[in-house]
Amino acid sequence: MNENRTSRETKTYETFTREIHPEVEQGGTWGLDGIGQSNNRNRKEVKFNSVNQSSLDGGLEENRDHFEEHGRVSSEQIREYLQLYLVVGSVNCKEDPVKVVREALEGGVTLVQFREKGPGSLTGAAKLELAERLRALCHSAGALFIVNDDVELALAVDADGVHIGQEDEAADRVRARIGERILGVSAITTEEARSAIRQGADYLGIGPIYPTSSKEDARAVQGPQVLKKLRTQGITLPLVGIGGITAERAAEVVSAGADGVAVISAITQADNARNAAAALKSKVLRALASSSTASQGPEV
Ligand code: FQP
Ligand code: MG
Repeated sequence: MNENRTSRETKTYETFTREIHPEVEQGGTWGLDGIGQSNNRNRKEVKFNSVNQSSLDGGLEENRDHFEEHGRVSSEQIREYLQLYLVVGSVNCKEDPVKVVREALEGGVTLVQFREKGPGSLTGAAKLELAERLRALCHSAGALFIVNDDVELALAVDADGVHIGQEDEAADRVRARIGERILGVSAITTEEARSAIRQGADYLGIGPIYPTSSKEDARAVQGPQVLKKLRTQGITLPLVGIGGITAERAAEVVSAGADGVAVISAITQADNARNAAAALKSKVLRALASSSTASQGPEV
């Protein structure tokens, strides 16, 4: 009995995945119908709307077991995590990225993507160490932590997921490597969206919605209409808008069909990351409350 319990508690993510979802190992049925609604098993309620200093100081252990115990995150939970999504790397920050992320979480960020790229970015052990610190911060705040592009790093730090674009490793290959972790894929066209969904994407990052200076090789500006178009064409997967989004523009992004907004500079370049995040968050929540587009049921 006792032995049993101990081994369950110390079970690795990989072991869990193999036992519950053998199709992951066999390269089977991911995402054929869009999303894994039926895979949500008794997932523990994760609080992220009430981030405060005490939850950041303690409770590290409590929140870091999302996947070990509960498997794939449901589509409805992903919609909530997408409400305010901070994409961040050390080069985006004017001060210590750990401080920026801590304050952003206090302001209501629900999901953090570690995007450590570009001139001057960290590599090797320093990159790994920052990723580990940010992951711990996110989990102690009840937020999730996703790694951009670098699947190996995501696995090394036991991140909650990976975000990839059209130029990165193929989505189905990444899905096979990360098991039930969250897979985010950048898309603009309906074709790209459908293909990503077929390959097991849990959510799509749509953009740039507005002009951005955070990404040199950004694609053409799409405007919020791209979200409306994707919804009209039957894409019901969780969507997050990205690219040049500010508190002033957040509502129109959500009204157009996004479940939330992803930002870099609106938070990292703000004088006060906490206040900037809080302002964005209240705009998003208000827009979600007065919009039914983003709360459609699952794809059937
Ligand atoms: N959407 C999102 C988010 N995150 C991103 N990183 C991108 C889109 C862009 O691969 P990609 O992804 O096109 O470029 P890069 O790797 O340089 O970021 F999910 F946050 F909305
Ligand atoms: Mg990428």
